[in-house]
Amino acid sequence: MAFNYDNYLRVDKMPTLWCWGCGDGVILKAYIRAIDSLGWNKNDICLVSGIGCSGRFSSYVDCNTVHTTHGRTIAFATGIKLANPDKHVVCVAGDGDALAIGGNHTIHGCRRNIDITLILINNFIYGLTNSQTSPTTPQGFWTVSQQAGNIDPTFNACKLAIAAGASFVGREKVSEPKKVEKLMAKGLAHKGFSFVEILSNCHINLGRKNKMNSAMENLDWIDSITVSKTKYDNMSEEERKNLLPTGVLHEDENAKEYCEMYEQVKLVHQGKRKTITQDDFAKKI
Ligand SMILES: Cc1ncc(C[n+]2csc(CCOP(=O)(O)OP(=O)(O)O)c2C)c(N)n1
Repeated sequence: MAFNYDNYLRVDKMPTLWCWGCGDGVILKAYIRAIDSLGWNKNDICLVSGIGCSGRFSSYVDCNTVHTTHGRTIAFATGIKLANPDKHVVCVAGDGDALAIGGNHTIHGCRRNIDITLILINNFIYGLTNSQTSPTTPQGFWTVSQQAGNIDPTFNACKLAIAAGASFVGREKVSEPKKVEKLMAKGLAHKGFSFVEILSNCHINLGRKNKMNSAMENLDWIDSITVSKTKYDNMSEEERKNLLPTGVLHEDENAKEYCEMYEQVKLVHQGKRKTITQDDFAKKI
């Protein structure tokens, strides 16, 4: 029987506002399938999205949702998770939202290793506002804010997340929807901060201004800059240059999760234990 997406969608909000062929639709479907594969009750999920095309996510999925201010998904999600540690909290944000205006919140979410999943939709541009440079826009690309060609160096988002302390980090691309679904399911199931970067096309606001006139040409370009982690690991430094590995890139099941530590803080305040000491971080609670 065909998969019934409607169970997880606000069907009255369909059709989406996304452009024809936008990768956001592929990501939405993969997300729904990942949630279904985990058997989660939608009442136990809170999805927080920021501002941008990607921000529309919270309008379309049928669960508890917050459509918050630009760059603040992690801040809102942190409060929601600390108040409801038994619920699943998911953020969806664009590269501008999560890495530019919200970059600070993202790195501190990673550092705390709080049990939130951040789905970063990286389309390499500010999509909604028509093509301003984002922290992942490749150098030399035309953007409306750098019409001579972008001179800013780029963030490698997954490397940033690993360095900042996220305990699950992975990357996939929308031309591989099954892999996107599987990576998301792993990230969602992981206890701790999971950073799931999905490379997506924006052929309207990135592609057609950079000699990629169709969704397919934009996807072909993404294929040309990606390689599986297995292949990447066997490449020389020279061959790896400008390539982004895909798959699970980092996984640490033993890192301390923030809400669990916060429960210990509550016990201190309730007089049920003395203080938190460095030893608490050395062993699993
Ligand atoms: C505080 C604030 N600054 C700027 C904006 C304008 N704005 C809305 S969306 C956006 C960028 C969207 O790009 P991205 O986060 O990459 O998401 P996409 O649209 O590509 O999914 C900007 C700058 C805003 N809404 N709020």
